[in-house]
Amino acid sequence: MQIGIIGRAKSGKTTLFNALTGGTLSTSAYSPTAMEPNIGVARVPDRRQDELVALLRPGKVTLAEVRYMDVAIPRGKGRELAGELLVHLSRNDAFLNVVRVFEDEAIPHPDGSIEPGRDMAGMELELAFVDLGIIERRLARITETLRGARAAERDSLLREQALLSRIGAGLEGDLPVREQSLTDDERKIVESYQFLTAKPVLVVFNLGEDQLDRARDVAAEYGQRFPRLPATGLCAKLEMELGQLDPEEAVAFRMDLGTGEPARNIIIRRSFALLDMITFFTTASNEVRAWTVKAGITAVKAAGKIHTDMERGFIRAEVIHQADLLRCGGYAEARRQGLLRLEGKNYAVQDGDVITFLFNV
Ligand SMILES: Nc1nc2c(ncn2[C@@H]2O[C@H](COP(=O)(O)OP(=O)(O)OP(=O)(O)O)[C@@H](O)[C@H]2O)c(=O)[nH]1
Ligand SMILES: [Mg+2]
Repeated sequence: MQIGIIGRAKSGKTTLFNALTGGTLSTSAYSPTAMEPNIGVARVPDRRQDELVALLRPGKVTLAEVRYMDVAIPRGKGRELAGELLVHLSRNDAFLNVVRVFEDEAIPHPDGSIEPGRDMAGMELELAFVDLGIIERRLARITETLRGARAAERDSLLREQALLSRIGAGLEGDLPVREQSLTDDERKIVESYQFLTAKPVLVVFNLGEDQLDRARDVAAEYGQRFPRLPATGLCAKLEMELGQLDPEEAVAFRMDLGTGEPARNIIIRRSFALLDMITFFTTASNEVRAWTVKAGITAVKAAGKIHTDMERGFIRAEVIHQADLLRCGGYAEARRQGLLRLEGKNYAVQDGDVITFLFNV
């Protein structure tokens, strides 16, 4: 699972990437950044896991992870998403769109002024433009193939043609693929095209340090103007700098700032939520560990995420929801109350389950 960080040139993408992944890539006001994308990993903070750790006091704690990709988007007046960049972008499952709000004369905006609304809408248009290009090329191919097609092929080509035309019309009317109503079958066909507007987007307002007290207002203002785009705000530069302090110093700094949960954590959590994944926990071997899986996964497949032997030799899963385990104050009481359930291969794992797999190899 990977999330791409996009946004206009010099909006603070690499700064945010560093803040999220603890990276130390150089950021700059002028020089163009490298074209090769940067990949980094962030650990996903989870209150439920913290509570399990407090209860069970394991020797080891392993958090879920999410990967981020930072790309350089060239300075231009639009239509910057092209060529090799598109190959990189299509590898992501979701996007963060960094929108500049911070003011700094030393860092010129590609359009010459700071207008968050323009940049928010502009990036949506850019993504839609890429998808329209994909559709146009595919439709041209279909028309060509149809000329010499046998009857058996014709049917599916005509259906694909109708579907793509409909999606294209939706895009022209400002409806990203993610918001178009498609049947499950249509969605499957569409998946193979890797449409950029099919992927969820979280807008991240990059505020100046002096604007931080307005973070909520900014998000609310643009939330009203763009009700379909989820948004949140932070000062990427400050978050990056706090991330580079030693943890105790950082805590003291945050106390001074008076903010609650670190903005970095909020963004990691919210971007993770874009991915339609769920988390289950294991507590065996003195380790509390979070595992990330697709919603709807079966117990036997979830076991396979841990080890292929566990999937092959799967016998049963012993399952309890995190909240129940916590309420009981531990396994002994949970067992006494009959809250530890034995589930079979096809049990659909639920978000927040704590699972012990029984297997035999
Ligand atoms: N004043 C101020 N400067 C910031 C803030 N966030 C980022 N910057 C500066 O803006 C410049 C560009 O930041 P980057 O993170 O390199 O931006 P980018 O979007 O990765 O830029 P490209 O990859 O070249 O498109 C750097 O000089 C940053 O220090 C901020 O909140 N306030
Ligand atoms: Mg950059």
